[in-house]
Amino acid sequence: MDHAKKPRILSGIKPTGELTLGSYIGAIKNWVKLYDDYECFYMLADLHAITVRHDPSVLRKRTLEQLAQYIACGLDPEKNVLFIQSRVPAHAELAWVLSCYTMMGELNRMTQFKDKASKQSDNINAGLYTYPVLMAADILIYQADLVPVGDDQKQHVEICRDIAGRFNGIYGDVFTIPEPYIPEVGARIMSLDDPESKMSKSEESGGSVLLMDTPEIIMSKFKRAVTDSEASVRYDAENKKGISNLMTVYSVCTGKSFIEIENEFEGKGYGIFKKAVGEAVVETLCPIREEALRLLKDKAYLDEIIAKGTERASYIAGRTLSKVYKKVGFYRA
Ligand code: ATP
Ligand code: LTN
Repeated sequence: MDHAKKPRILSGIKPTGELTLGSYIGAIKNWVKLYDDYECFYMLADLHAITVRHDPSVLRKRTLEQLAQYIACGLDPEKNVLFIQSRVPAHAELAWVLSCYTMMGELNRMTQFKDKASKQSDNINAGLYTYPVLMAADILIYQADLVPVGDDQKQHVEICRDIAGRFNGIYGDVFTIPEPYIPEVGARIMSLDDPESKMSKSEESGGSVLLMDTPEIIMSKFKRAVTDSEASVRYDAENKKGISNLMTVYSVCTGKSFIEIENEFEGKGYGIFKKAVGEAVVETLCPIREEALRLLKDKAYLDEIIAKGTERASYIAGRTLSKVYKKVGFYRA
């Protein structure tokens, strides 16, 4: 791989569930096109995954599956650094240092924490609370310039910028201040059975389309998608959330604009529209599913990618951590 000085990218997804059409459209699809202009680091955020109760054997299995899915989505391991977060201990080490430069008041404002805490009132653990500090460490340790994420992660990138700015203010220019990179269309794909809530992988239901769903399942999920009683395919994110969400999905999968979609389905019923959206999604996801299944049969190949990714990521991360330890005054002979 050519490591000439290109700006850097870091992003990741926690292996807490099956990847969804939302993770694909909001994040991975956009990662794929960046490697020409950036040095790209994409991780499997397993440290973040244990902030919710989980089954260890499922986490282990999902991590490898998610790697296969990253590659199947088009992330070429020769051109992108693909790695597992827990294999690079510097993330957790930097997170501790950064936690001493993060204010409780800042963490109290995080909407994802409030949201997750309300959903798991029996397990509001400290990791869930300090999650954004670890995420800041993930980003800052690679001196990332850009962080491609969906809309829900914007606040986390903002707190990361604040922490980096505070640290730099005390110790000089240690960290690159990253910018979020959020897609214009598809930054927030909504659940098919509840267009008021985000399509999410940890709340699996008929409303989430999974990357590994079969064509039949995908078609049946779109058939049941919640719409409205107006029977007109028209983009109105305020008043027609279900239809607007389906239009967004169709637009991303086909490259058609909202105007083109409105013209295409003028005078046609929702049944025809939902079928067309389902078919477009099947066409997008099917090759990914098949390639992921093929890759999963070659564990040795996937392990080799992890080893290579860990090596490159550890090298960059180690350099930043040494600099930080020096700055804060940890003694080294
Ligand atoms: P969980 O349910 O475990 O919190 P999730 O499904 O919300 O997970 P994340 O792992 O939090 O997914 O997100 C992975 C990436 O995909 C992030 O960049 C996130 O912003 C993006 N993303 C996730 N869901 C959607 C969605 N519905 N629409 C657009 N982007 C999304
Ligand atoms: N919190 C993110 C996952 C994540 C991440 C990161 C994304 C962990 N560390 C660093 C971008 C950069 C999420 O998707 N829920």
